[in-house]
Amino acid sequence: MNQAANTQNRRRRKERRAAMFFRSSHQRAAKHSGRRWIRVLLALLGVVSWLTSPGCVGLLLAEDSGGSSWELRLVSVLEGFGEPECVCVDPATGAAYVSNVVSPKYQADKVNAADGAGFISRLAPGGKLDALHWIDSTPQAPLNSLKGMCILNGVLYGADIARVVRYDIVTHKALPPINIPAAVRLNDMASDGRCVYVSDTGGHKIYRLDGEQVSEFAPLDGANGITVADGRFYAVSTTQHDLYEINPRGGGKPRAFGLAKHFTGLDGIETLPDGSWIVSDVRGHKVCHVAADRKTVRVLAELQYAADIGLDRQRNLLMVPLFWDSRVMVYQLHPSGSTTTR
Ligand SMILES: [Ca+2]
Repeated sequence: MNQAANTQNRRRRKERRAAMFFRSSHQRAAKHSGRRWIRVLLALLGVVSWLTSPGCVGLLLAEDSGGSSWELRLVSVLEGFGEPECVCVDPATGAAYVSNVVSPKYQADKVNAADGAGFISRLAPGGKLDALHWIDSTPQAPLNSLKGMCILNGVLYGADIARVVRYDIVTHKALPPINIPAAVRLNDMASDGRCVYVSDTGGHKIYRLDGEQVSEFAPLDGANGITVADGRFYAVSTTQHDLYEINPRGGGKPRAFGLAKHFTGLDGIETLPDGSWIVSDVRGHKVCHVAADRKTVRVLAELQYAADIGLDRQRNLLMVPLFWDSRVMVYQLHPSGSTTTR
C-alpha cells in the first residue's frame, strides 16, 4: 500500500512539473512572440522615418532623375542670329552669351573660315534677347568662326579656330587673344574656377590654359563639348559619339560611358545638380538626358542642328542654339511630373 502511494505521489509530482514546464514554455513563447512584434514594429517605424527624411527624399529624386524624370517646357524662341554655335551662361549674373559663326547656309566646309564675320550676342537674365550684336568683329580684334565660350573672373573666353579670344564682360574691351599654334579646330570651352579648358575637335585633344600658359590636358578623338562640375570633368566626342569622364588632373585615358549607339554627332554637354547630364546631338537633331546611372538615355526634344547648349542653374533654364536655323530655344527644365515653376 505504501509502495502504491509512493508511486502515485511520484506520478503527481511529475505531472505538476510537466504542467509547470508547459506553462513556462507557453509564457516564454508568448513573450518571445511579443518581442518579435515589437522588433517588426520598430523596424517599420525606422523605415517610415527614413523614407520621410530629407536625405531619402533626395535619394528618391535622384533615383527618379537617374531614370527619366526631366522634361523641357518651351519658354521662348529667339530669332535673328547668324549660325549660333554656343550659349554660355554667366553663373554670377544669369546673363548669357551667344557665339555667332556667320556662315553660308548648310556649307559645313565654311564654318571654320577666317572671314572676320562672327559676332557675340547677349541675353538678359531669364533668356530675353538683350543685345544681338553685343560684340562685333573688328580688324583689330576679329571674330572668325567663334564657337564654345566660358567665363572666368569677369572675362569671357571664346574658341576661334586656333586662338582663344577674350573680352572683359563689364567694359566689352577685347583683351589680347591666346594663340594655340598647334590647334586645328578649337571648339568648346569650360572653366574649373582656376583655369580654362578648350577642346580641339580637329586636333583630338583638350588644352588647359593656366593664365596664358597653354598645356595639353587630355587626348580625345573628336573632342567637342566639355564641362566641369563638382571637381569632375566630362566631355563628348563628335566622332566617337560618346560621353567621357576625364581625370580632372589631366592625362590618362578618357573613360567612355559606352552610349555611342544613341548618338550621331554630339556637341554640347552640361551636368545637372543630381549628377545626370544633358547633351545635344547636332547631327542627330536632338537634346537628350543621360541618367546618373550612365546607361539610361532619353530624348528631351527633337531639334534641328542643336549645337552647344547653355544651362542657367539658378533659373533652371536650358538654352539651345540651332545652328543652321539661326535661332535660340529657351526652355524651362522641370523634373517630370512637376507642375510648378522653380
Ligand atoms: Ca561645339
